[in-house]
Amino acid sequence: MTPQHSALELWPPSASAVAVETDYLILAFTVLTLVLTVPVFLAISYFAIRYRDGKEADRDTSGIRSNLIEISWMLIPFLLTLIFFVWGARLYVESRNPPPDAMVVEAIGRQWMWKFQHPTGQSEINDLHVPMGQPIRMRIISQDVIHALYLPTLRMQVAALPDRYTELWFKADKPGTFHLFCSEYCGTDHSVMGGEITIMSQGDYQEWLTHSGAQQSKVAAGEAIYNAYGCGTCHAPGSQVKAPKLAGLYGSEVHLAGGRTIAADDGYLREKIRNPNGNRLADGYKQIMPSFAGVIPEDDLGRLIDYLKSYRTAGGIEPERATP
Ligand code: HEC
Ligand SMILES: [Cu+2]
Repeated sequence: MTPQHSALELWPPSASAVAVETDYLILAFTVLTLVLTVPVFLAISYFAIRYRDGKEADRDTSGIRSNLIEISWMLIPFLLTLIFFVWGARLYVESRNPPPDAMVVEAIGRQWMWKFQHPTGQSEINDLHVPMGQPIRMRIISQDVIHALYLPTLRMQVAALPDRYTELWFKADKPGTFHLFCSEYCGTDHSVMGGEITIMSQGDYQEWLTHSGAQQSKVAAGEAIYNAYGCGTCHAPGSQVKAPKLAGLYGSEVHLAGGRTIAADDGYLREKIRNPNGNRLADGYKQIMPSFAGVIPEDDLGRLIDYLKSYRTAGGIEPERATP
């Protein structure tokens, strides 16, 4: 399938409710801007001619001050623009808060390609297949410089940063194949860093998954990585080394040396694995965990984190973490 687009694409097709509403917002705001500026320019032109130098005209301004005019020219545009503040803020909050049942797809940017990983283990390069009607939450990261994932048909764009996860979510409702881009200048081949997003029915998506070699689920792959890098040597319950239990860690509050607490989210797990000896030492433990920065590749890191997260839900291999 080739992307649906005309030769000159001024307004890309929209494939989600948020995209449609974003369009209305932009259109309405453009109209309001015109309503507020066109009369001003017309008045300027009219007065410039009517009161031009040398023209006989009544220039007496006494007696035409009106508080009603003064207040209304300020209050009416203010209230009109406030509508857009409320509307825009609502859309923003909505687009930052994925529903809890969203399916997580991982996007890794690097010079010069996008790699996408599905929860069931399949991965693809520069192409992204997603099911319709299902909220999709993308966890985005870069392996080198700053990129930005841009999905014009969904009116979504977010930076892909090295060392920090960013997110976007959407619920596509229109099947088809559309462009996706990197929208942050990232070096020589930035212009070719893009691909296609294919929105398909749930059935087609399931079929696509089975034909795309469901090897191992990400969690199972993550367990293999956990074992391969010997995390269990220290973290397994029976270990001789004094290291915290990782079961139940995700989503909990971690007490750090020095009295701070921090939420154990994706970013925290990633940071601990890559740079355990930063300023985030778990309270009561020694700095003995080796750094895995540059050791575990980015896509494996994603799988490993998904495995650590699954401890809580899938009845992981370790006993529940004792709540302090
Ligand atoms: C040599 C022993 C050792 C190895 C190997 C090791 N760790 Fe650790 N790890 C520790 C110790 C000790 C701590 C607690 C001190 C700290 O926060 O650095 C810790 C802390 C952590 C934390 C933070 C836990 C918390 O309660 O905040 C995570 C997450 C973690 N390790 C994951 C891993 C993963 C994943 C691996 C394998 C890639 C691994 N560790 C390998 C010893 C180890
Ligand atoms: Cu890029």
